[in-house]
Amino acid sequence: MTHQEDLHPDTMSVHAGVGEFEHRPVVPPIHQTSTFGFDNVDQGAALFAGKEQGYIYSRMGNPTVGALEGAIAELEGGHGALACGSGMAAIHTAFAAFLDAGDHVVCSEAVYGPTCTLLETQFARYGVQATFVDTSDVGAVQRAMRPETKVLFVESPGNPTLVVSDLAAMAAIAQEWEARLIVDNTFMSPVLQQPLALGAHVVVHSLTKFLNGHADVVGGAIVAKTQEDHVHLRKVLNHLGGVLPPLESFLVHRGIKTLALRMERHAASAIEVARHLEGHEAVAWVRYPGLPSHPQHEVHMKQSRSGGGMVAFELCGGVEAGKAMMNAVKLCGLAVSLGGVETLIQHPASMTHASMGPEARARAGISDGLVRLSVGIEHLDDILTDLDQALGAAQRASEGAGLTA
Ligand code: LCS
Repeated sequence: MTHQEDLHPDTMSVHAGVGEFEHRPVVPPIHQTSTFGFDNVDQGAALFAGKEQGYIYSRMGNPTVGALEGAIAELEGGHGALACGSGMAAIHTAFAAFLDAGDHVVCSEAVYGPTCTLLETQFARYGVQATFVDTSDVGAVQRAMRPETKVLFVESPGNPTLVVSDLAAMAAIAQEWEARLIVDNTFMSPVLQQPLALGAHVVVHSLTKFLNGHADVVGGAIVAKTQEDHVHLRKVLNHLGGVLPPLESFLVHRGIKTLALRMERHAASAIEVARHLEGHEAVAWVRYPGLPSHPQHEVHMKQSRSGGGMVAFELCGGVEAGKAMMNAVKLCGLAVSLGGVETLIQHPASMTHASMGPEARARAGISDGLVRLSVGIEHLDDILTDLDQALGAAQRASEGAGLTA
């Protein structure tokens, strides 16, 4: 099977990275092995010296993992991809690859909590400074850049507020300051948004989310636009060691086959859920990048194929009403993570973004009452019925506590 760049994302999701294996299996087999034999000492030496291509040891490369990496690189339009043990392993490896002591990072305020914490704790220990800004504000990003800024890290839409940054404008700033633009594309996936085509140097993913799609694997990926960056990242990942094992790689690769199909359904239902919540008397506000009410709706639709599967909202009754709602859901699962086939609801201030602390959350616009919903692929009517009964429970709880909408 050959691949062409002009294939549609739906087709690429099915065929990307299948590769060529003995016996021509339709899907890449699981090479569940830690190491690979050499023909003789000279051949082993040639492999280590890079004079011969082949596999040595699964931290350094494995055919099943390589097939997944090929698929992700193809979907993102990068030179190469690396599969990592988690999204955080991917982000850690990317930062470690491009930052030295004394360097500076400009990072979106609204990012997955541990990304912020990683910079503020571990990388601060190594003498790396970080400035967190609202990256939807191009001027604020420009003002935050310094001569020693080596990385501009942007999550768009940002977790959990769904604030959107103009990726082409971010790329122009990074270019001007000779910094690398790294984009966390987890919330969109490559079938909805391709940051490398907009000028980003590197894309990172939590494969745990939409790419795998089935809530049964923790994984991450780093995609580089250039061969030089890819080779450097491969070396750093080999040293840090946070690679994805073969079985997990196989599962993520299987998940990717339905990625385009799933994203279509996630987005089609999420926009309806967002509209429904906007029209509900118990809901104070809703953020969904696919709706005109979103402050950066136009920017988002310019750089992405749809609004995606994530919705953020707050109830009129604030934190207590939100808690009552989250405790009342029956079909939707009360759990962190996102991007799986099942609808999940969670409370960022006390869960995914608790590690950031109240000040960083306030700065990023993550209010204590914000509720985050990952809209699954169940029938829309069943999702709406469950949300309605949970909103009813929240309204009754608010009335009981004198917190009327
Ligand atoms: N980037 C984004 C945008 C994320 O949402 C997450 C995880 C990560 C990176 C890290 O990936 P991991 O190491 O977990 O594979 N986000 C989570 C969330 O919102 N709930 O639980 C995990």
